[in-house]
Amino acid sequence: MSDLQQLYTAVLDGNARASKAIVEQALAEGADPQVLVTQYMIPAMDEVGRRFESNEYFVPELLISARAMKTALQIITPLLTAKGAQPIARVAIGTVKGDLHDIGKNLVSAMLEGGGFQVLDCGVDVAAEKFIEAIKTKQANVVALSALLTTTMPMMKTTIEAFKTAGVRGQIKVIIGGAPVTQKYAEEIGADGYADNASSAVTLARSLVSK
Ligand code: B1M
Repeated sequence: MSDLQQLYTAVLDGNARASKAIVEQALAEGADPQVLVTQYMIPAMDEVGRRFESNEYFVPELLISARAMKTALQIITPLLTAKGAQPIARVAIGTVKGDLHDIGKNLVSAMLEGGGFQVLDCGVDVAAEKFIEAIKTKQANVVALSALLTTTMPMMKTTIEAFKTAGVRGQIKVIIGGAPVTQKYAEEIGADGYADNASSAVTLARSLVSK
């Protein structure tokens, strides 16, 4: 079996070629894709963040680690995405206005698809209007908002307020998540729920649409 600690190191060092090769080898040897993500790749990104905070890493290092993470995720994501016959519900997902982080949002997206939801991915830096369009024209019944920056978290509140103004708030469930987001914040801004990781987002969305 591959030494999976090398996957952690490859993401931390921003070595996309190595992260791809290790993931391919590990999967060929029967590794669980979720274990690769949650036990090696996400902890590596957390360490990247810690090094950034302590001025050992700077934005270029963040970018190359993100590239190594994304390269490996391109192989893993299709394995998390199973195609169900009838979607449970349609989820419009995006990272809020002003925020460009998409790795966590993409993981949540893949897990929701794997969990039987139809996912409308609105991308990053998403203004409320784009979600409203997905609700009105694509009949999204759940909206999942992601934010990674404390400075963009308030856009979650702004987005929910815009749903109310547009008269669509009653048609949808709004779920939120991202590293700085909390359950308390979800309650404060009137979201329907908070999930702290990709699999709990699926459980949360399921429980909300079944109500
Ligand atoms: Co940024 N960045 N970054 N960054 N970056 C953070 C978030 C930071 C914590 C680093 C640090 O200082 N320790 C810090 C934010 C500090 C703060 O706000 N308090 C930070 C900063 C400051 C910045 C810039 C301002 C840096 C600068 O330019 N000076 C800048 C802002 C750009 C912008 O968005 N406008 C910036 C830029 C970038 C890059 C572009 C270089 C790159 C992103 C590349 C990309 O995403 N394509 C980047 C990266 C890579 C990070 C870190 C290192 C890693 C993020 C990541 O991908 N984690 C990050 C530090 C960290 O998080 N430890 C950091 C892995 C990912 C799987 O986890 O996204 O948390 P995460 O998603 C999880 C959960 O949060 C949850 O499920 C996911 C899977 O379990 N989840 C949801 C996420 N969304 C959800 C939605 C849901 C439910 C659950 O819906 C219901």
